[in-house]
Amino acid sequence: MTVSDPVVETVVATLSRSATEIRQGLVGRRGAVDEENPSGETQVEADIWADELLAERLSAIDGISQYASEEREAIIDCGGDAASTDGYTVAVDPLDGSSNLTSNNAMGTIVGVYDAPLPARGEDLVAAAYVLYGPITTMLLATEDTVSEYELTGGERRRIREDVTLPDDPVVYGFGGRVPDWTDTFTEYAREIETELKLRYGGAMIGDVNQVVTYGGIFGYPGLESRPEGKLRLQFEGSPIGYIIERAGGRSSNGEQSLLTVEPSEGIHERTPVFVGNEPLIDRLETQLS
Ligand code: AFP
Repeated sequence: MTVSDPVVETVVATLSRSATEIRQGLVGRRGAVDEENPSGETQVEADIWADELLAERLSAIDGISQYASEEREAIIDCGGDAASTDGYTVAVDPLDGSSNLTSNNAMGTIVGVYDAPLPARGEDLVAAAYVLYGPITTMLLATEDTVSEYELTGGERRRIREDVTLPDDPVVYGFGGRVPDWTDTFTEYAREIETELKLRYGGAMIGDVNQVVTYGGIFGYPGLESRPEGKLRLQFEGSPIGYIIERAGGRSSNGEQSLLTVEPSEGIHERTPVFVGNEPLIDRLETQLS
């Protein structure tokens, strides 16, 4: 059940252990702080606390040379034996969907392991995982070999599914952003999808993506009239989730191409439109937007 790459295995075991503590530590940390993350979004106490916990533990792993986080402006150079270009870089969204903490809805933690310093292309990922804090704490892990699902309890992980793939027949969809702010071409596509699939949108990417992994369908946060680059971050959300979905037999896109082939150009907090799901749905989207 362990991952063949020892550094990735240590990252995954550390994430499994930490996720159990993060879930327990959410109680009492729901308040907003008067700080903003590098993307200009208000932080809650749990954002900062989860980031500090993961930074301390992941930075200490031999073979990890950089720790980057959606909650931090700068990358942490983990030093150690590996120079910043020799070891892996972990890119973390410590608490994705933290605004759901106030309403007690699903949230997640996302970790991408890049074999390159950031900003990097998604093709440089060697593994990616997300933890879903739902009724049960689960983790979906994609490596170069396979996609596996685990239940996390007591700091340990128990595999419940292996060789996870998206169901062929899509059932659900979820699109972010305000509908009046969608572009006309995306609105046209969304109107078609609305007649075919069931709406599942919960405000935390991980909860919505896990619906797509479980039932088949599409999740997207499109480029908007007011913000053509969209909301989600390429390094911390788009590429890791795109890697997982593509390893599970689906597709990812920024509306034009796979998220994994996007050449980063605006630093580690660069935003991108994000679409992930069954290949035919993504193909249709790219045709519609072209
Ligand atoms: P927060 O972490 O600020 O709650 O944002 C969550 C998120 O980055 C992603 O998880 C969701 O898919 C998306 O934003 C929800 O955005 P909207 O609130 O605009 O729907």
